[in-house]
Order: sequence, then structure tokens, then C-alpha cells
Amino acid sequence: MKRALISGITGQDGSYLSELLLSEGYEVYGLIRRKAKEDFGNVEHLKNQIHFIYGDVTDLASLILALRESNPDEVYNLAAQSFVKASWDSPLSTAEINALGVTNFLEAIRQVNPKIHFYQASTSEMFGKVQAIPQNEKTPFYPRSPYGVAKLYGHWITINYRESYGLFACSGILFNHESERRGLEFVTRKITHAIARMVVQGDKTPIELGNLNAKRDWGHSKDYVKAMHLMLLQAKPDDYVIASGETHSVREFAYEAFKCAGIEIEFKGDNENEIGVNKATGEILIKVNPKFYRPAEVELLIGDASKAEKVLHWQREIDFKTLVKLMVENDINLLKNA
Ligand code: NAP
Ligand code: F7E
Repeated sequence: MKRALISGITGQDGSYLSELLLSEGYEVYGLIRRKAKEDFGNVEHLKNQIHFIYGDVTDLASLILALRESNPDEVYNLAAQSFVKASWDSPLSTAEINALGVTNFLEAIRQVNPKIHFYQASTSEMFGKVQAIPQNEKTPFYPRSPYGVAKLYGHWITINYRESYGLFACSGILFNHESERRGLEFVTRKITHAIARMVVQGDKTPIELGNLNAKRDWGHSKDYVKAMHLMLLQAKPDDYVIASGETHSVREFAYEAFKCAGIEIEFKGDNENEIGVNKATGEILIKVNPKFYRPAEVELLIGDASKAEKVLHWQREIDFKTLVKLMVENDINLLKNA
């Protein structure tokens, strides 16, 4: 039986990856941080099938112990301070986790068992102020946030350990991927959850958003964790862009999400004065609040995953409209059943 150790297992991707690996007969170990109140996050439903080990990616000793205890064939490093906006508030801890945490894992693997196959969760945020459209594995990086900068270090140290010590270390440069399990602070879930409050609870408070013009390449997490796994099953380690190849603005996401709830929204005004109103009733549903702007923005992301499609035979199954529909329906059902 193959064994995998996942950091970040309580998060969105950790939960879908756990389901995938368990379905393939893996023994799954999860690194979790100790909390005052026990909380398994998105893997609550799997807690009896996973072996949990306390640890933290900023603590090298805990990673060495976790590797000794789990003796894994594969390690997936998904742990991160993953909210870009918060990285300006906590730039140093973001760097400790997202940058140095990666070196800790690589160093632990080098010392305990250099044969382990290692996956690093790199990100399209490394492209930041994009230098080419679309972005692929050869596109130069230009990160625009402490998050992006820290992740770029994690990306290069992964390549460096591969080249220096021959570790089987891969980086997946994943573009935005969302799901019914997405954190509520990310723009997609913030919108779908607010729509559910409006539809189910009659909440009249408009959704306050920042930059509606930002464009993202959005896919579903369930599709993207399959790519992580495929990378570690190859004969040779390499880095891959994983993306849908489509881009949509935050405004388009909101339009589509309201449509899924049976509401047609119309946008009026511009910049800070832009509002989204219910076309049928005139009620204000969306307002811009500059509080949600970022000190430096990533305006446009669109990925080219042709290498992954060719080498890994990876294909996404859930398209943009289906993703939005799944998220809206899930949030409505969650509130109806609450
Ligand atoms: P997420 O839901 O925010 O999950 C992050 C996970 O990291 C949580 O389980 C969290 O545990 C854990 N964590 C944070 N700090 C840690 C530390 N010091 N030691 C150990 N664990 C720690 O993120 P996600 O969306 O699943 O993303 C997974 C990974 O992919 C992240 O590295 C993210 O940066 C990267 N990524 C995400 C996307 C995307 O669009 N989702 C795109 C590209 C790359 P707690 O429960 O203890 O907080
Ligand atoms: O923002 C704009 C915001 O926070 C998307 C993480 O998983 O993907 C994610 O990072 C866009 C930005 O995700 C609001 O300015 C407008 O342009 O949902 P987000 P993100 O920053 O793209 C990458 C690939 C990762 O690696 C990260 O870990 O939406 N936006 N108004 C807003 N964003 C938020 N959060 N809230 C708003 O009100």
C-alpha cells in the first residue's frame, strides 16, 4: 500500500487530494497544527480514515518526525498562508510559512529519505504583473504581493533541491481553483455565500467588493488535485502549469453567480462608484468598497496548460459555468439546511 503525507490537509485542496488518494488505496497521513479547539476543517468527514500528525512547516524538527512516523512515498506540501490580501498584513509569517517552510520540507526529505516524491504548491501569483499572455512554464515571473514573492522562493528552492541533490521534486504552478470548500474570504466564495444569504435569508445588505476588473483563470479544485498526483507518478520530476485557459473578471463571476440564483444583475457607474443592481427591481446588490483594493494588483491571469495536457494527460472536467453553479447551489443548500 502506498503512503502519502499531506501538509495543509485541512484546507480546500488537502481535502480533495485526500479523497483522491484514499480512493486509490493510499494510506493518508496529514500534518496538522495543534489548535485550542480540535478542528479538522475540510477533512472532518474523513477524520477516521486519515492518520493525523501534529506539526508545522516552520518547524523542521516536526517535519523530520512526521516523515519518520509516516514513511511516505509521496509528500504534498499544500500548507500556506494562502490569502494574498493578508500577506501585506503579515509579510514575515507569510514568508516563514510559504518560503522557508518549503526549504524545511525539502531538507527534512533530503535527510530522512531522498527517494520521496515531493509536490510543491506553486501559484499563478508568481506571474503577477504578467510578462506574456497566456502564461506557461517559460513565462518570466513578476510577483506583486508578499504572498507571490514568498511562493516564488518556494518554487525556486524546489527546483534547486532537484538540481542540487537529485530529489524527485515537482512544482505545480496552479491557477486559481475554487470549490464548495473554498474559504469565505476569497472573492468567489464571498460572492456565492452572500447570494445564498440574500436568497435564503432575505438579507438586503449589498455585497462589498474591491476590484471588479481583475481577471482570473478559475477552475475547480477537484480537477486540479488530480494534476498534483499525476506529477508525482511520472518517470521524471518537472514543473507544470495547471489552468483552464479561460479568463473572467470578478464582475463576470458575480453576474454568472446571480444568474444561477435566478437574478439578472446590471452594472452601473465606474471605479469606486460602480454598483450592481437587480435589473428587475433596481435593488443594489453589489457596491465597490476601496477597502478591498490591494496595494498592488494582479490584473490578468490566463494560463496555458498544454504541457500538462500533453505529458500528464491531464484534462479539467468542470468548466467555469459549472463551477459557479456548484458553488451557488451548495451555499444555498448549506443555509437552507442550517
Ligand atoms: P487553504 O484552504 O487556505 O489551506 C491552507 C492549509 O495550510 C490549511 O490546511 C492550513 O491549516 C495549512 N497551514 C497554514 N500554515 C501552516 C503551517 N505553518 N504549518 C502547517 N500547515 C499550515 O489553501 P488551498 O486553497 O487549499 O491551497 C493549497 C495550497 O495551494 C496553498 O499552498 C496555496 O498557497 C496553493 N495554491 C492555491 C491556489 C488556489 O487557487 N486555491 C492556487 C495556487 C496555489 P490550518 O487549518 O491549521 O489553518
Ligand atoms: O482574489 C479581487 C482581488 O482573494 C481574486 C489564492 O488561492 O489564487 C488565490 O488568490 C481577485 C483579486 O484570490 C474582492 O483583488 C475584488 O484580484 O479570491 P482572491 P487571489 O488573490 O487571486 C491564487 C492563485 C493563489 O495562489 C492564492 O493562494 O478578486 N477582488 N473584490 C476581491 N478579492 C477578495 N478576496 N475579496 C473581495 O472583496
